[in-house]
Parts: sequence; C-alpha cells; structure tokens
Amino acid sequence: DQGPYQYDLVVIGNGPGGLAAAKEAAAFEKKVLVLDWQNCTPTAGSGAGCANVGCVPRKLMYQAAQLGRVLKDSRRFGWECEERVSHSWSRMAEAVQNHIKSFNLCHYQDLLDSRVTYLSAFGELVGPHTIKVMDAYGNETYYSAAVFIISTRGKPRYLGVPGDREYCVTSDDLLSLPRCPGRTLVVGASVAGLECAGFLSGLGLEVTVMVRSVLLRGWDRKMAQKIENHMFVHGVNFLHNFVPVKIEQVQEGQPGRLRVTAQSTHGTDTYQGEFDTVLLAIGRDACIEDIAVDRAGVQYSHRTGKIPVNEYEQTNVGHIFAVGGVQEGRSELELTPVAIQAGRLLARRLYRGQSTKCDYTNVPLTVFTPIEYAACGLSEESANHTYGGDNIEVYHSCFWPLEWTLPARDKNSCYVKVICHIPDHERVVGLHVLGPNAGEIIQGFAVALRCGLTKEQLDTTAGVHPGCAEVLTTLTVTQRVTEAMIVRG
Ligand code: NA7
Repeated sequence: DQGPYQYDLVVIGNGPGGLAAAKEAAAFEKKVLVLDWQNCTPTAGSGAGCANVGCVPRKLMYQAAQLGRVLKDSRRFGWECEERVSHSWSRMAEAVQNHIKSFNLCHYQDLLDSRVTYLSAFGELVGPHTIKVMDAYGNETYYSAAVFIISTRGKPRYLGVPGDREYCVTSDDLLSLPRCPGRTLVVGASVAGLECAGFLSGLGLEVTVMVRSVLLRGWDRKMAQKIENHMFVHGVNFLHNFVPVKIEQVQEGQPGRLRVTAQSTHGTDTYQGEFDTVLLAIGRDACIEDIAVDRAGVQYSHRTGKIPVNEYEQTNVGHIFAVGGVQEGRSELELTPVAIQAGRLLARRLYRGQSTKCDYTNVPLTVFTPIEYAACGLSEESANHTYGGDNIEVYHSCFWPLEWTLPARDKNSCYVKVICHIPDHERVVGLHVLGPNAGEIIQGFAVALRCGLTKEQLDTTAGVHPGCAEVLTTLTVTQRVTEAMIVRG
C-alpha cells in the first residue's frame, strides 16, 4: 500500500502527546486528522478533552483543600475570621468544571488555528494504512494515512467484583461529581488515589484508603512512608492489604449508603465498612483492543493492554507510533508534560529531519498529596540497585517551613534527600523534596540533574533565604551516619 493517502498523519485519541504531535505536524504544512472519541457523544459538543480528567482538576481541588488549611493558619498571623468555616462542594465543582470547559475550548481553538482536522469520532484500524471512523450517530467513513500516532487516554479500571460498576465512582467521575461525596472509601494508593484522598480529607470529609500492597508502589519507599504518616496524622485512615470483593447498598433500592466487603490479601480476614462514596483509583486500561491495533499488525501486551515501542516511540509497524500512557513499561511516566515532549519531538523527527529523542530519565514528578512531594531521578532503592549500596551516599534533612512556625504545625514532616553516586564525583542521581511547593522547587533542579549536578556544586550554590529549597544547599548529614547513630543509641 504505497498511497497516496488522504492524510499525512492521523492521531488516534486525545492524549496530550498526540495533540502536541498533531499541532507540530500541522505547523510543518502536514495534513493532520485527530480522532477523539472520548468526546464522542451527540451531546458532548466539541473541544479536545485532554484536561477533562486528571491532573488539572485534581490540582484545583488540592488548592481548595490547601486554602482551608491557610484559613486556619491565618488566625495565627492576626486575621480575625470565624472559627467555623464551611465549604461548598457544589460551588467548587462548578468552578472547576467551568475552568475545564474554557481550558478545553482554548485547546480546541488552538487545534483549529493550526489547521488540524478534529473529529469527535471513534477510530478503528482496519488495515496498515486505513482507519474506519464512526461518529456519535453511527455514521462510518474510511480514511487513509501515511502515519498513525496512537495516543489514547485509556478508561478508568473497575474492580470486576459485584456492585462495582453500579455503585462506585472512578477518580474521573469524582472530579465532576455534583454532590459532596461524604464519608469516602478510596480504593488504590497510587498517585490518583492519594491525591483524591488528600483533598477530600482536607475539605473535612472522613476518608479511608484501601491499600492492596503499598503506597506509591515503585516510588521511593521512605518518601511514601512519610506521605502516609502525614496523611494519617491529619485524619486519613489506611486499611492495608485488603481488596474489595463486594459493594452493595445498605438498604436495597435506596441510594446513598454503601456497604463494602473486603478480603485480606494475606489471609482469610474480611472487613466490612459503610460509606457514602466508594471511589476507585486503581489505574486505567489502554483501550487498545477497541481500536483494533492488531488489524494493522501492531503487537501489544495482552496482559497490560499496552504497546511496546522503541526509543523513537515506534511500534513494530514502522509507520505506527504510540505516545503517552499507552506505551508499555512507562506507566510511571503517564505524565502530560512528558507525553507532550515525546509527541512534539516525534513530529520534528518525522517532518523536520531532526533527530532528538525524548529523554525519559530525570523526569521531574510531583504528587499533590496534602504535603506535596516531588522527585527527579532515581529512588533510593533504584540507586542502590543500579550502582550498589556502597557506591551511594544519601544526604538528608528534615526542615520546617518558616510559614508553618507561627501556626506551630507539622514540625518534622518536611524532608529532603539527595542521592549521590560516590565514584562519579558524588553526582546527584536522585533528588526528593517533601514540603510546600515541592513541584515548583524540583523544576529547576531537574535541569541541574540533566546537566550533571554534583553534591559539591549544590554545596557551593547560595541558598534563597528564608526559603524551603535552601535546605538543599546545606546538607551535611548522611543517612549512613544517621543510621549509625541510631544503632549506637
Ligand atoms: P496506578 O499507578 O496504576 O495505581 C493503581 C493503584 O490501584 C495501585 O495502588 C494499585 O495497587 C491499586 N490497585 C490496582 N488494582 C487493584 C485492585 N483490583 N484492588 C485494589 N487495588 C488495586 O494508577 P493511578 O491512576 O493512580 O496512576 C496512573 C498514573 O498517573 C501513574 O503511573 C502516575 O505516574 C500518574 P498495587 O500497587 O498494584 O498493589
């Protein structure tokens, strides 16, 4: 099948990486079609749905919870406000949804301005260069393209136990829930689950997190433990090593109260609890079967539903690429900025003759838990595994943000650690920050890590005073010494 094709590029899905590639390709005068079936209902209207769910609304709700905290602190700074303050879920939800709508409209306008053809329609590959496109009314059209980029966002996963689809909400649903969720069980303890649990608790709700194995599996253990401690101290309950096996209404036919039965992952113990809302944050399915990638010859993992790609985001079929969370083995990098970077660079390689590849190392990551966590580079466990424990030095320190001293809160919660590779001039291979604005702090350090930052360079950099990040320039205590001191008692 040599063409000619109707389109130079068809992007399947509304993931941020695909949209970035589409815009970049159009800027190079390529004819581009984007298929976004997540907005594919007769009532959905138009507008790319990339921010409908996920990090943007979660951060706004995180901010709502933080403001509650600031209100409490403000009294210690002389503000006189009433002891009892209340929060309106519906007003917050409406404001967040309005923001998302205008945000999406801007994105849509951006696509139109860049002359990308955008269809709220479902795409299904029917051959290596042909896609069948079905709109919300069931009308089918076939298009051909020289190149395809798969950039599907995936659907929130369900548990597959009785009552889950009938009674549970997913972390996507929560962000547009019109009613206050009340007493909530959050199932899943990864980024989405912990962020939701954190802001719900910050808004004054009773929250329990059901953890199947550990919090933030795959992330730095000590940092995850500190996040759990902080959330626990601030009222979040954790139920470890349980998975739900049944969700039912407490009184049949009466919506509102739900009973959850869970089973221990370690033994025969069972748990029962009643909640107003059961929130599932157990990951996403990539929807690869839906778009029939195999009909175009694309291989994918039947276990994870994701597509293996090489360092050029290329699948086993030369003209079909995958960016974002749909890529096999890069789930910890399901991050909007990384996907955007990957998509943009891919388009530049395809249409501009450039050769720069997306760098998936030293990517800065942030989790908006009540105490913000940001990291760049390796976890301590990965550093030990990669370089050997004897070759790693970990500098660390607790710190107390000045802003928290007057309200006298959370004295030993904030923490940094810098992981260095000793034989390589103590080059920094991992940097972790737990504290206010950790995400903003890590951005600059991510650049430094990419430039080969060493411990000595950190030490000889002046700190911004009085700030939180300056603690990173004054680290002298190593974990090795701290542990030795603890052993000596
Ligand atoms: P993730 O990262 O896939 O995490 C899913 C979480 O849900 C994790 O804690 C899982 O526990 C848990 N899980 C998964 N299946 C179940 C079942 N059946 N029962 C109970 N608990 C379960 O999804 P997220 O949506 O949080 O994050 C997606 C990406 O976005 C992430 O990679 C970030 O980089 C940003 P487990 O650890 O597997 O025991």
